[in-house]
Amino acid sequence: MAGKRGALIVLEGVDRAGKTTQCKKLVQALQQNGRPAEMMRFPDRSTTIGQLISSYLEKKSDLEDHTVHLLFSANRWELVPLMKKKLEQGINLVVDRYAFSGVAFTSAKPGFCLDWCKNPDVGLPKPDLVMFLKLSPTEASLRGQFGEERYETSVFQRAVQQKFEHLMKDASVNWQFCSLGLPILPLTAFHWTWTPNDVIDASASIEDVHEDIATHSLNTVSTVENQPLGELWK
Ligand code: Z5A
Repeated sequence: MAGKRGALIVLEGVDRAGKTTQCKKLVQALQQNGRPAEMMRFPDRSTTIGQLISSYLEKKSDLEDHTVHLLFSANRWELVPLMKKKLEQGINLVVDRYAFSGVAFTSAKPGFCLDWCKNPDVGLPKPDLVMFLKLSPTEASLRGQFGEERYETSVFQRAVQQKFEHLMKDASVNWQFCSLGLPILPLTAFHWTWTPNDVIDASASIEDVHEDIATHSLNTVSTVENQPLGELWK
């Protein structure tokens, strides 16, 4: 590796947890700290594959469940050359949803096992840091009703949440847990107790969450800059 590489930082979380808001703020913060940074999001609806996915999510078309899972994965793979190029150039990538959403959403459907769902994404660039934004259903509902897109029902979102919990037990991934209003903690040091009645600090602001995320991300950027990029789930 010629120079210092960028870090691959992923934000995952439940619906309306503020992933997009926080990704944008993190990119700005990294740039202000003199660290080149760009945002990506999955699905990337701008590609041909992404348009098929977008039409499916908007319920304008139907796709068989295995097929759409493979399309979500293909949408990530088609961007891997670009991601690797940017990381090699020292650009830090902040990614809004990644393979973990892919696995959590499909495996929440009947008849899918976690291993089958993970397989197409094995070998993707491994995130150096994955932050999970946790938000209670009550708090989420204060941020607006579910939209019109597929998957936006509370029953399905609860099933997805359980799948995320399972994925977060995987110690091979650098998961960090971010609960609004609480400091970020390594998941290994945290007894995961998600319940629909979780108490959320209502005073937690976008800024408070951002500070935790930014601090942690800056540490990661410094730590990994001379390390090789890993391969996910390998
Ligand atoms: N999917 C899949 O099935 N397979 C895959 O492989 C992948 C995805 C990658 C994509 O939706 C759907 O595809 C998604 C998973 C599935 N389905 N669902 N459900 P998307 O990417 O187009 O949208 P989204 O990811 O679902 O966005 P979101 O979850 O609805 O929002 P968010 O990014 O987490 O939150 P936000 O947009 O930043 O904020 C939401 C609102 O809350 C907004 O008004 C903010 O101003 C407000 N907000 C944010 N933070 C705060 C705080 N701290 N306090 C108060 N208000 C706040």
